[in-house]
Amino acid sequence: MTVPIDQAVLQCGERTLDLGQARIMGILNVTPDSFSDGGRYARVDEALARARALVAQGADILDIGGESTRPGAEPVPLEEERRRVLPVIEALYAELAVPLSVDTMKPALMREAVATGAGLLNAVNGFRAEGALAVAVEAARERGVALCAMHMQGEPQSMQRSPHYDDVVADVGAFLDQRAAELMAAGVSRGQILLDPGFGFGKTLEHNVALFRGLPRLAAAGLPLLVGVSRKSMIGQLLGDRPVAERDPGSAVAALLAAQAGARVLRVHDVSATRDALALYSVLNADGDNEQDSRGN
Ligand code: HH2
Repeated sequence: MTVPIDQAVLQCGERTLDLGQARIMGILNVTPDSFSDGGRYARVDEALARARALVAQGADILDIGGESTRPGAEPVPLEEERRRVLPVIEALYAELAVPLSVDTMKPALMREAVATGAGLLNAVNGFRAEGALAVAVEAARERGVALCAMHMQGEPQSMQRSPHYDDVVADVGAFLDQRAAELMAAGVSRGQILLDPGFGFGKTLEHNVALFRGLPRLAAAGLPLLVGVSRKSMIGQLLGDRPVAERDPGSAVAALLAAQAGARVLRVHDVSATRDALALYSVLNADGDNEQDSRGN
């Protein structure tokens, strides 16, 4: 877990995320229809309880999303996404010290989420929605927020129909390089950028496996990588059609492998299992530098 990156600290508005080692991003879906946990944390009190539990288990950052992006998901109107997400960000910002990420493609919500306390904008379409890049750049420059640009081929409604790449690692790497270059040309500093290859977003199982194996190549570009494979269909398929409810052990192993391959932020549902996997690796790996887990575990 010692692939060098250019910046060891990610600036997330008024908060920071130390990327000297892999960090855990706990997923908080305040949606009725997310693929693995839809409807479980849709009420504000349920979302707050879940967020507290994720942080107690070891989440270093929370990612709050009000629109499912699972294959085939219907877009959510702005007003509804706003109603789901903003009260949760507001309450969490007041109560918890971890940086908060908002998972949205909508520029209007990005702006409001930042004003409410979000320190990271996570856009699964890489800020390609009309007006999103300008809003993200402004938030990064004026409020110091971090930006996560993810690769997705197509749109959630249709992305799994017939994804195609010449060379998935090279193609995704080229997109991420270009996005990072655009952000930096617009004045965003390197220490505010995360890149994400976008597992499951317009990719077949073969694409996902090739991309995972290519993580060291992507990490070698020097910007920190975020990897999200938690409970996704690639985990289920690789384990013989494992149902969503039984994918957490496989997800924790995959998160650990991603960290070994150079990922710095692991976006997961099961924070405890991921934390344990990382903690054991840091002590038991004979080749590593055996850095002590900063949480003191
Ligand atoms: N995956 C999902 C949503 N947002 N953001 C980033 N940066 N990377 C990802 O891999 C990613 C993401 C999909 O997972 P989930 O949030 O669990 O499901 P849903 O989209 O159904 O809410």
